[in-house]
Amino acid sequence: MSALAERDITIDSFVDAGAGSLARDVRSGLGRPPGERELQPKYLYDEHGSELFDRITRLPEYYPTRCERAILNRQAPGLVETTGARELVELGSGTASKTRALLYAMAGAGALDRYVPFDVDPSVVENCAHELTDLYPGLPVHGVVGDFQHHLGHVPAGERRLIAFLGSTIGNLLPSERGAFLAGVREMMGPSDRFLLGTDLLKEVGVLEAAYNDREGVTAAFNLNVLRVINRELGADFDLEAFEHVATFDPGPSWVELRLRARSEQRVSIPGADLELTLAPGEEIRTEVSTKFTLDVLARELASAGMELEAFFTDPAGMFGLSLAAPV
Ligand code: SAH
Ligand code: AVI
Repeated sequence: MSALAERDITIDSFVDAGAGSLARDVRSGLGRPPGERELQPKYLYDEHGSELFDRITRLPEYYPTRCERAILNRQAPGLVETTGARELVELGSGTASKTRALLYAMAGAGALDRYVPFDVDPSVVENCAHELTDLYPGLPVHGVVGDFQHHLGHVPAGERRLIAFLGSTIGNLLPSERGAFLAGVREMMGPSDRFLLGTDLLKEVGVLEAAYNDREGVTAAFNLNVLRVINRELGADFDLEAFEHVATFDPGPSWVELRLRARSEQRVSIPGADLELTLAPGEEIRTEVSTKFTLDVLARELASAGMELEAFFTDPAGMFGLSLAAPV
């Protein structure tokens, strides 16, 4: 834990300093039979991965960030008024670029008591704590570096909190993980807290697939970054050039799936995970799913977790949804 006296910043860290959980997850995800191999999307985000994601948010094909920003800019003052929120907790906060509309509205209402960014990447938590205390001198920032699938219990207690989970990051969880995550959010909520959930909505396949196959190749670089992380942290020898980025929509689970496809046979050594891997030409590793939701699915999943949908906002074209939910 570090407290910086000149600014009111505290940062708690719960991710393991070594690469212990990465080694375990790589062993269990890549040690599977061909066709079932996968890596968890949280490992896409080291400092370089977060920078690449930030570039993705500005790509012409990647509409979700622009649409969610438009909703937040329009709805933030009303959300602050109706929820009476005094504290903003943000899960998967990243660069917190869209969050600024909420902070601005809270500050304008004289109701900005604290900001709690929570992210697995320490670099984004530290950077946004500094940027936001520059913007709002004296703002208490209590950052948490952790995994929102394991460490929600470490979010500092509070009341009248708006717990935001933006960007459709919930869509990167598998259905069972989503249920467990929503139950975890519900468990940390008191009666005066509200949950603000951003989700990408189901739409034409062409639009969805274009958003994950940008012409500049930034999404491809982001996808390949997980191999760079494994090479660095576990001493592996993945050849990044030998893998192709693949992103296709699967209507069954309603998600865009990101995969890395071996261009030729690959023999990879991953000493830190005690794993030797052979991939046949064309064999794929799933690196991320990005689920596309409908209002029905959202209302049902929130209700299963013990939350009631109080409001649902979209951008004018109905591309992206922002749900406000209360504990029941
Ligand atoms: N909320 C921002 C960033 C979205 S990118 C936006 O809407 O633009 C997803 C963010 O979630 C990244 O910053 C990533 O580091 C973080 N993240 C991904 N998996 C995580 C996990 N399991 N626990 C905590 N943070 C996670
Ligand atoms: C953070 N998350 C919601 C992004 C998404 O759209 O699923 C991550 C991403 N992957 C490729 N492009 C963007």
